[in-house]
Amino acid sequence: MTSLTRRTMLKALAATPAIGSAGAVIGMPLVARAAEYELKYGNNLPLTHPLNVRAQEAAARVEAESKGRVVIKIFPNNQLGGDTDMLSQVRSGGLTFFTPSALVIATLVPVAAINAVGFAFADYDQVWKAMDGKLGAHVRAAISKVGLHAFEKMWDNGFRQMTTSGKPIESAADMDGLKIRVPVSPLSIAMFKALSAAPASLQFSEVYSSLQTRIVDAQENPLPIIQVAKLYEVQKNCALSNHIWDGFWFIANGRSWKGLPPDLQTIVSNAINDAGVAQRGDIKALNQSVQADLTAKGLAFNQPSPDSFRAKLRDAGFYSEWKGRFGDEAWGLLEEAVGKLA
Ligand code: X2X
Repeated sequence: MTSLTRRTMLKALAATPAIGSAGAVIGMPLVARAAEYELKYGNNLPLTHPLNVRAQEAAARVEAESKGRVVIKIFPNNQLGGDTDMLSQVRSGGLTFFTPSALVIATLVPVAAINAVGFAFADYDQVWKAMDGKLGAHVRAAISKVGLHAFEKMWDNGFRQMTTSGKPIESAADMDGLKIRVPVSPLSIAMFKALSAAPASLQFSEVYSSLQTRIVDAQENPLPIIQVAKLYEVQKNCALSNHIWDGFWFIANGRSWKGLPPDLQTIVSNAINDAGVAQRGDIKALNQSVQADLTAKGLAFNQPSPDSFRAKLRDAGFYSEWKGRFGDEAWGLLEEAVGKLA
């Protein structure tokens, strides 16, 4: 963690209602008073990940700007269950907010996995142009159809990389039969099967222990997650494959969202979207610094060329199959951003 990140986090923590006496600060009696809207937000990542650091900032801002009317209580690190559990809680209203990865919300809204098509995005310029533009709007419209509200600014997970406990992955041939954990995501399963691997879907809450007990030999995640979840303790090699760009949709239960008066909706939206944009900057900075830290912790890196992976996916019919599944409109918007894929 950079000292800037640590400072930011401490500041955010100090402003959290559970710790500070926010009531006194904004001139209300010290006796705790229930907020008019107490909203729960659950996620699957450790507190030290930028997603949680920035979410705490957003919560503090919402409480201050709403003068204590809205309090967002954060449950990080799968405290409320894994992704599948949180997804059903946010649908029922037990949770107001959740940040599923695009891969995971796609179990409910299939088109949401469109950003995760293998080797589609070349860089962040392409990513944010698409996700802040027409492709993102297309996905948000689909999310709204299942009774969920998605905030405009997607948060960054990062480009996914593959780690192994055995030999390094130098090319697609090394994927043969590899027992690799992937998220609960139909696209991930299809993609790794097309690469001749043996993928297993597990919730993130189970990744560390499944690697430790060798239920699986490999996993794939962006470097900041490999760092904060300490996956380097149970993995030896990391191939910088950049095979999927993944982000988190900040979503709200539709009824709870509509139940907030418009002035409070504006406060919450602005705080969450601004925090999301700041969080993107954190991940970008981490991507540049984290590899040295992981190397020092014993993870060995290599950088395979994407060519053999792309060729294998193409030969297996992966792109044409998923073009059909996503449909021409969504696929067209993706290709508008990244060029011809299939
Ligand atoms: O489960 C994962 O691998 C993670 C943390 O990247 C997602 O949320 C998809």
